[in-house]
Amino acid sequence: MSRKVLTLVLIRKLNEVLLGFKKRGFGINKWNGFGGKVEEKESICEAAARELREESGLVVLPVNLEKIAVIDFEFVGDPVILEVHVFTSTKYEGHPFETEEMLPKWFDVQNIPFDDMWADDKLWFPLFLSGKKFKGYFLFKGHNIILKQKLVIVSNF
Ligand code: 6OG
Repeated sequence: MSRKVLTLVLIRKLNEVLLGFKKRGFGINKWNGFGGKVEEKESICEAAARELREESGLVVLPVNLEKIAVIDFEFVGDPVILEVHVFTSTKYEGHPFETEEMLPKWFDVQNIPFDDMWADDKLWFPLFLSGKKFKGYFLFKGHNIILKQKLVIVSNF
């Protein structure tokens, strides 16, 4: 088994979360936070800020990104585990705009489009929205079926 380290950023206002509709690549046609692969010579936080800027136009200083979760995703038959570092922030600059990869949109926290998101999201968004930090593990069969799951609340990483 090898690991690929990825980032995921969920920008928040008081009662809203910014999601992007993924127009290409992994997770196409789903709403998700903004993120991608961590490159060599950058920290995970720097990668999170860079991917957010590239995919949404919003600028967040890495120090203003708060890590809220690390989630491991395993897919049956795939030797690569995706280790996704999830961040949130309320301190950003700029206005989100559509990019080649993502169409951004603010959603009311009561109205998150879980039916058009990865299946794991409806299981952990309540933890995120209530300000908890957690570690997670999901085993997927294909892209829609969750065979195993684990969520553990932590005080820090
Ligand atoms: P690129 O391939 O676009 O990065 N990601 C997931 N996000 C959620 N909510 N659930 C999953 O369940 C995910 N698997 C991957 C991490 C992929 C982006 O998608 C996220 C990255 O932000 C399986 O570079």
